[in-house]
Amino acid sequence: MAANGTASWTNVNREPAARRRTRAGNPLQGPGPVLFGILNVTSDSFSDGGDFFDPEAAARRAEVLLDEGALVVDVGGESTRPGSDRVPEEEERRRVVPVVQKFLEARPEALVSVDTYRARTAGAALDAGARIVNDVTALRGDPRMAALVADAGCPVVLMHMLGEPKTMQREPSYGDVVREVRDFLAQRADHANAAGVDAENVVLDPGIGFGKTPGHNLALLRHLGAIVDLGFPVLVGASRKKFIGSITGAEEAKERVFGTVATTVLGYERGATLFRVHDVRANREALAVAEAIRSA
Ligand code: HH2
Repeated sequence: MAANGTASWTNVNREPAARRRTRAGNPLQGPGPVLFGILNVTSDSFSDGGDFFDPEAAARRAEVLLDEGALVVDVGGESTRPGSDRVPEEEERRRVVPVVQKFLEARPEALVSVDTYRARTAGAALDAGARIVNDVTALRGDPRMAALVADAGCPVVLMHMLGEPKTMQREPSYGDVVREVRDFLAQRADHANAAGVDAENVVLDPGIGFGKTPGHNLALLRHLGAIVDLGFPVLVGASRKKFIGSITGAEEAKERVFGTVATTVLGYERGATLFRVHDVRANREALAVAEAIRSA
């Protein structure tokens, strides 16, 4: 899947942030679908904690994600699973930056996204060649993040989260979850824009599993169109999450691949174009069949 038909991103080499400003356009704006392969350089992520903690193993994993069909490799150094603890900023950078460097040395054509809410980590990753920022706090976690992203001219994922990882799954409650998440994302897109982020660089994400019951997650996935209608590319991050296990009975996160694929295909059908997944091949093949049916 040289997936979205826009080949321009493959030609853009690593450059200092200032020169990267919108030169490539936003490779996430196409009709999609686009897969973000997940690379957690952590010891405690909910489904793969410790698997890729070693930088060599992580960089190799990034290549596998790319070879399986991910357009973007999303590198994170801190777990945001329910109940997780924060890692010191320096430690987060120490985990992420060498992996970004090593991976891009081997595969300079790759698109790397950095999963962080901290401006210093994001800045260091961008300087190492990353070209997308994935901020699960939607620019609320660090007052310097909006300016950094605006200056870099790079795409930024703005995700909804109710509360914070440590406590977010303690009885989350909404009046109307779809309306509240949609309104929050619209407001964060306005905030980003006011801070100088180009509208074409904004990506929205309902934040599946972030301060949500299984019912909230299902409502958001069913009514994803309400978020798609805001006019920005929408990313779905449901991969291997617990609500899938609550339906299928798969206790082990790695056993939730088939359920994840359902969220990807139905998400695509409802207008989402970006999917953050651990199991790239399974999701890519399902999307290829979905696309073939769509265009038959
Ligand atoms: N989910 C996780 C982490 N980052 N980013 C976005 N934009 N959307 C998501 O849904 C999302 C995200 C959590 O999943 P994972 O990275 O697999 O686990 P952990 O946070 O335990 O490392």
